[in-house]
Amino acid sequence: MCKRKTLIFTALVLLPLAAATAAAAATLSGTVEATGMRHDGDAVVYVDTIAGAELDPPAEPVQMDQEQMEFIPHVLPVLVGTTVEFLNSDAVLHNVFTPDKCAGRFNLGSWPQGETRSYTFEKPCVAALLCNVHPEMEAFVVAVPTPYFAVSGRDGSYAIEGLPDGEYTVKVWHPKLPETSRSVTVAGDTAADFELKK
Ligand SMILES: [Cu+2]
Repeated sequence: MCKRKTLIFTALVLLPLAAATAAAAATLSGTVEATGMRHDGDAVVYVDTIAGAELDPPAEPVQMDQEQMEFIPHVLPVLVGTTVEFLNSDAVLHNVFTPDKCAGRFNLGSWPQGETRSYTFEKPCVAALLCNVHPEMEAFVVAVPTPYFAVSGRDGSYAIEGLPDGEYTVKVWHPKLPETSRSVTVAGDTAADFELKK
C-alpha cells in the first residue's frame, strides 16, 4: 500500500471508531425495588424507542439454555430482530413454546441434549417460554426497541452501559408487577432508581 492510501485507510477506520466512542459514553445505573417480592431481581430496565436511531440487532444469536430443568437465564431481554437460540443441556427431552401472540405462539418442538432450535423476535414482545414436558419450567424473553437494557440483580442493582447522552423514556418490566416508566435525562453517568408496586 502506498503512503497516501495508508493514510486514507487509517482515517476511514479510525474516524467511525472515534465517533462511536464519543457518542457512547454514559452508564445509566441504579436500583429497582420490587415491592412485596422475595428479591429485587429479574426486572428488565430498558430505554424505549429512540426516534431516528438505527439499531441493528446482533449478527449472532443470543442463547438461552435449558439446564437442570430450568431455563437459564430466567429473564432474557433482547433487541427486536434478535434471534434466540434455545439449547438443551439436559439428558432429557425439553420443548420450548410460547402462548404469546406477539411471538406467533411458536412451538419449536422437542429436542435432545446438545441440540438447539431458534426463533427470531421480530416485534416488541414479552414472550413467556414454557416446556410442555415439564410444566414447572418458565422463562421470559422480553424483546425491546433498543439495545439499551439490563436485568436487575437480586439486590435490585442494574447498569445500562454505552448510552449516548439524551432524554429517554426508561421502562421497567417485571414478571409479576405492573410495568412502570418515566423520562430520564442522561448526561454522563446517571443514576435512576425505580419502585415497582402492585
Ligand atoms: Cu423441559
